[in-house]
Amino acid sequence: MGEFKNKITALRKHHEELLNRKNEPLAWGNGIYEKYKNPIITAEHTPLEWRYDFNEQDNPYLMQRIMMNATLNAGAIKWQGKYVVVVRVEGADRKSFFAVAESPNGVDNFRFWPEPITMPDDVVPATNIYDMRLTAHEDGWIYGVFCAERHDDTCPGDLSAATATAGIARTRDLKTWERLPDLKSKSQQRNVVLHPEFVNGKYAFYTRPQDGFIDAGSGGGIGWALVDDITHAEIVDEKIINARHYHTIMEVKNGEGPHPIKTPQGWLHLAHGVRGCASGLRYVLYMYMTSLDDPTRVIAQPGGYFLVPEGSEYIGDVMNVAFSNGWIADEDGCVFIYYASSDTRLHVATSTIDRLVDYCLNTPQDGLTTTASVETIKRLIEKNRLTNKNK
Ligand code: M1P
Repeated sequence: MGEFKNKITALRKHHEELLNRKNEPLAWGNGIYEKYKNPIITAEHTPLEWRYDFNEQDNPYLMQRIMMNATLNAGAIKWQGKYVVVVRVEGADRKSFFAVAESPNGVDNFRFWPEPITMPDDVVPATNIYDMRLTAHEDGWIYGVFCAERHDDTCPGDLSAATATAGIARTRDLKTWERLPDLKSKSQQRNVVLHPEFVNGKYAFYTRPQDGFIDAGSGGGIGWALVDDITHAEIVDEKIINARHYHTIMEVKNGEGPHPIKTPQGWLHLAHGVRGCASGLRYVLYMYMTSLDDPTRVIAQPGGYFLVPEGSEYIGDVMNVAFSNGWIADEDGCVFIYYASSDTRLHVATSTIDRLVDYCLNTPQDGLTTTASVETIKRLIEKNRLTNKNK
């Protein structure tokens, strides 16, 4: 009996040490944002009560009865003074679910709420749900839009055939969720995000039309659609506002991250871009800005990537992936960017609205050819030559 108790005490102590671990920014970044030494949430951060049976008779070896595999792609919101993330937690059984974790400062000390979210099902239950984008909409609700995945029953013999649909739910307290019908769309959809304001009196969605479960195919990029009634949301007209291009970081596909942040200079967007290479797909983050007058009009598109997996971030369940669907902009202009590495763990990078706007407005656009890239570099060299000469 004593030995079992001692084991539990040691386990709890180890867990508390992990939860209380201080984080610190890494030196020598790129000036655009700071990455941090430790991931903010790993599978090990999940509550011990979710994983262990603490009854000695039933679990004499103190085994994990339910193992957690990953904590990734989190929606984020400032809620009652806390930095709150709705994490995609994936169990060893490959099922993802949503769970809320909060931190007093946004960079460490994240702690899960005692129970995962109980998300009501739509009429046809999904097999798996993941990647929630949170939007505190001007209608007063907090919406969660996420991917609802089901087996594609038109391919009965193929156990990997699946469909992706945008699930929609809303809440006032992040605890109790009302499920609305899934977004109706002609194509499959993933990475759907609700814009925080009405546009022409309608709800506005960023979409990502795709031909199949994995392939974006003819879906040209990040789309935009207005919807009359969010309780029966249907895409009737959809236009591509941020298109993919050959030989760019978003050649294969792209997708909106969290909902954009409103700044005096325009809407600030974070998105992911995907390209193919010999080792598979490479997911990186990029930014763009759209006009306040017309949120479908791109006014800035810095070339290339904004954030990529580095060092140990490369390693994980799905290698070479940086993915973000959550960020928080504080009143003082600080921005907390929550990103996951390799579909395994959650990190933070910090910046400010001013720095991110500067990055978007002053980073050269991708000229789409080697010649154009070299000319861009030469212009900077010449600018620096003149700057140094005039010193
Ligand atoms: O595995 C990388 C990512 O793949 C998907 O993103 P996309 O729809 O753009 O291909 C998502 O399943 C995402 O969860 C995952 O991180």
